[in-house]
Amino acid sequence: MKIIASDDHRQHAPEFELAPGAFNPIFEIPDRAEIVLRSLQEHEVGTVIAPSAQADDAMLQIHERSYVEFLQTAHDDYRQLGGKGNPTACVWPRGNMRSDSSDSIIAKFGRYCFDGAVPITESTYEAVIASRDIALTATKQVYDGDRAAFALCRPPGHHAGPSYAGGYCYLNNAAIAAQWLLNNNVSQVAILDIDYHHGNGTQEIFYERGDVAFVSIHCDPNFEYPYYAGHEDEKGRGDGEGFNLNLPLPRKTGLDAWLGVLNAGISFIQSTSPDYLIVSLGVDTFENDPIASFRIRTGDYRGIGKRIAEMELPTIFIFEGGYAVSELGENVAALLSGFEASF
Ligand code: Q9C
Ligand code: ZN
Repeated sequence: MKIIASDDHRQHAPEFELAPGAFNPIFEIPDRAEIVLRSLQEHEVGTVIAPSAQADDAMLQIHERSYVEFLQTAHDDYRQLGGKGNPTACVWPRGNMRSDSSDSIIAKFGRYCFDGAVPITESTYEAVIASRDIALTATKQVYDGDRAAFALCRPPGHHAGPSYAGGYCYLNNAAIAAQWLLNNNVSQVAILDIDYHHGNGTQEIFYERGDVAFVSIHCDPNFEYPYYAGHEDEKGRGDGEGFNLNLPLPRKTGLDAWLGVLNAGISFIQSTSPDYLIVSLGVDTFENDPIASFRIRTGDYRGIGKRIAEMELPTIFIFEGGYAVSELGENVAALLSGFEASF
């Protein structure tokens, strides 16, 4: 399969993220993409191609224009105020406070970011758009007839909602890819999110739509980020009712239990008869991930890839999380090789 990658992600390299009790070095670093690319080349998983520049229309159907403008101008606005370093949200509206009553950039951070893990550097916007273009280039590759493609997106996207960033995510690459397909005579898309964390942004974007089925397998939000979404009883609303499936799992889940719910997710997806499959591919389910607790091993990813291939759908893989940097590449390579080996 084609691997779509570029160096533009390096333009996004903030230093810190807000965590309970400290402002820590950020886990979402440029080395993540570098090591994945190197492993995919070593294992000859596919041919690497550069992304091409893409139109903004699908992005603006998924995200509010004012939010995209915030991403574009936030760093400059902050600097003009005399701010130092790379800004993050640090104050949030609650209750009857008026979330849109101030034009201050500090207020906008609280309006458009749901946590403090999405700093905006002077070139974050360029990296975020490049990541989107990688997702869309992969999507077109599959639309034009390839069985599958891997979009080496960085920053990731699945926590980003219609008008908010969070969890290292700014633009929802998977959602934009799905929207592009729907804009091009495709009638039904499925998104399978196998990142360790619930894809709350993707869920919210499609929650009231029946043209995109969303399935997420993740650690139970009762005890894991993003806490406020990803519970079993969230099933969609209106036209989207019955098109959202959350499969939360306990902490420390290993391969067998994980594969059991994958099968349930796959049956659900098949019941919606999709024309295309988008996989939000996070490998923070890995046993040694520094911010997660599942126990999937490197060798296990091969079988997961094989199981996904058995759906026999044209498939766009979009890279999301995974923070065990030195082993990240092997894990992605194992999953994609397992997929490739079975067709
Ligand atoms: N102590 C993705 O995997 N909080 N995002 C981490 C660590 C943010 C994860 C706290 C986790 C976001 C795309
Ligand atoms: Zn994750």
